[in-house]
Amino acid sequence: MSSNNLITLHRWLLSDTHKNMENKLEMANLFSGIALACKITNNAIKRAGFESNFGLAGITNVHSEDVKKLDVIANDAFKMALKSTREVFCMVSEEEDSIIPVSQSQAGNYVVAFDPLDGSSNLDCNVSVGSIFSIWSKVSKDGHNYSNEDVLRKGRDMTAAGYALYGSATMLVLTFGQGVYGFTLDNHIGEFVLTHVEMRIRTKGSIYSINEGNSIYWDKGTQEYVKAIKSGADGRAPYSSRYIGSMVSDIHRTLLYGGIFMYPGDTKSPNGKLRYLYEVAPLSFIMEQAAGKATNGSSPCLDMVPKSIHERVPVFMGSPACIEELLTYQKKF
Ligand code: AFP
Ligand code: FBP
Repeated sequence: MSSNNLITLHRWLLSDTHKNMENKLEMANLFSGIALACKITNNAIKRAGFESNFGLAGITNVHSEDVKKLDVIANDAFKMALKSTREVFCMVSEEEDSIIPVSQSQAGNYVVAFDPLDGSSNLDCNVSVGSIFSIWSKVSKDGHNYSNEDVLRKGRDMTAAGYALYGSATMLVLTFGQGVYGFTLDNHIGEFVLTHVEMRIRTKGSIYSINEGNSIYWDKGTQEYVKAIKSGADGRAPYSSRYIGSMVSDIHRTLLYGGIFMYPGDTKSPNGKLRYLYEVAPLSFIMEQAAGKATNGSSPCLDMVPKSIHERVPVFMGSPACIEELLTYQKKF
């Protein structure tokens, strides 16, 4: 990229790229909060070894998972940065049991669900992790009082979604429902800079990504599909296997290289592991906007409405041809 073509996230948000974007100024402000939270989180991860911030915080979260010190730092960063924008009505975090209120003096019009640090069990060995977020307009007309109606939302009604990937480079990838754009953090100037314009997934791919340690528990459709793609059935070359165990990293690779990511329901975990509001729904929105597909095995993930804020759902997402083939196996078995 030449230096005379440097487009920062903030300038891009205020540009004419999204002629139809509603409430452009509110969104630009909200995203300045998200970018700030991602920069704080990025910095905390990169400095964790020097500041004794690897390891456990000594508590468990709503999912009975051990909370890491960096989970707490990232969660606090997101809450603080989002509230400070004064655009947020209420929030849901992977790390907190209940809806997070915003005081009346700071409250705005948007509901944000986020996983502040996804893949945190990989942190202590320096594997890439991420943050994920989804944004809806609030529903309640009732002044400051939020209700479940504001947060138990259909994915397809989202205003915007995205993720940050803290990898060999730190990126922010987002959509407002008008394509997918990627920004890379330039550490020298502390800005996210546009590097990936209108990201699109390949129609077909040859990489599959799933925790094969769960294969004895999978349903027959998933077992037979994985058997076919890795054994070179139907004259194709066998697919390569890649599984990081950090959803943002696995999805980012799938977006860029093509293929399929799967976290099915199984006999051990009937709804799989991944949570709808802040993992499956936002990444499905990104995937569809990049011309990919995301399904729970029978219908598009974006058409689901969760019944509780931490609801888990099975998910298969990636290149459209891969998802279509997977669905034929799901129907057959
Ligand atoms: P952690 O944040 O506890 O590491 O969980 C991350 C995650 O929810 C998601 O990012 C991965 O896709 C998934 O777990 C990997 O989990 P398995 O160990 O069950 O494959
Ligand atoms: P690249 O540098 O070409 O990605 O190769 C990496 C590597 O040599 C190892 O890091 C990794 O363990 C291995 O390839 C994975 O390769 P495979 O495709 O055989 O699973």
